[in-house]
Amino acid sequence: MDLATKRRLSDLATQARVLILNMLTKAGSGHTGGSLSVVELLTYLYFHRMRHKVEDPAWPGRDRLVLSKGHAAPALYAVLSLCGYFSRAELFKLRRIDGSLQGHPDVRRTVGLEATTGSLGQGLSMANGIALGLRLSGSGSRVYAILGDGELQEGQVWEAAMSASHYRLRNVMAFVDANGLQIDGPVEQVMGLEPITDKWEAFGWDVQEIDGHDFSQIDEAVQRAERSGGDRPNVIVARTIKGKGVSFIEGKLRYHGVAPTMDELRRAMDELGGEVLIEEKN
Ligand SMILES: Cc1ncc(C[n+]2csc(CCOP(=O)(O)OP(=O)(O)O)c2C)c(N)n1
Repeated sequence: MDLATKRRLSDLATQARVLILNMLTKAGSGHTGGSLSVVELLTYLYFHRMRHKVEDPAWPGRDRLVLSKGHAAPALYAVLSLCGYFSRAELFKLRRIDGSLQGHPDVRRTVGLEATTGSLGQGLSMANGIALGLRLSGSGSRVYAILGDGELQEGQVWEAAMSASHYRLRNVMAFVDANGLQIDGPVEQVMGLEPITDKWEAFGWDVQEIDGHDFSQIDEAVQRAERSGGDRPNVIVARTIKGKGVSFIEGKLRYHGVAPTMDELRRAMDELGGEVLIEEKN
């Protein structure tokens, strides 16, 4: 990836973080840590990898994304808004009954979404179904699924992992946002998953492990996966930092499901070089 592209993506990632923190503060609730950890993956996919058309969201040739860790919806909404799918004003109606952006992605209410998620463990199964349908219709579109590492404790993930390799779903690519924390504590303490890469490999996947905040590494891994021959589905285990980008949120369990206060928002904007875009918390 050339330097100019990397700079452009980094700038977009910062803009996404600014929007996420503002919208969460305005809503007064929501998932801060797991939204901030997934920003680079989403920014890369929507601005550099996926084929999609803002002016035609249902374009049949589009690639699909399933945010299986649906509680990170603010990150997806921020990126979709930066793409132009909806206005910034809509972002600040996050989690309101009269807004289109619910606390978890709802395909019936939000343009640009492919799946309703939030109940952890289900997204990879949905991605598989979409991918099988695309294959049947002769489409070359790809399906990307983003899962949390805590989410991998859900048994359904491994049923889906089995079926993707059984059906040789080359058009599915999974990402694990491996930030090491879940709702109640470190993943390894709650229910250890390591070695994660060996588990995916044992289920018949091609596995790569990268720094999930490094655009060059994301790009190389995705390209390698898409170029590689064979018939195994691909998973990229992206090592990330929960709360990435804001020093006092990074790695803090407390911010799993808590929004910043106005004061914290101001401090976060100082660090990111962003603006406070809201007047006051609801
Ligand atoms: C089936 C189900 N059980 C419980 C929850 C509540 N919940 C929301 S987020 C979360 C922790 C998820 O951890 P992880 O996948 O590691 O997400 P991240 O750390 O990236 O936010 C839990 C248990 C849920 N959304 N769905």
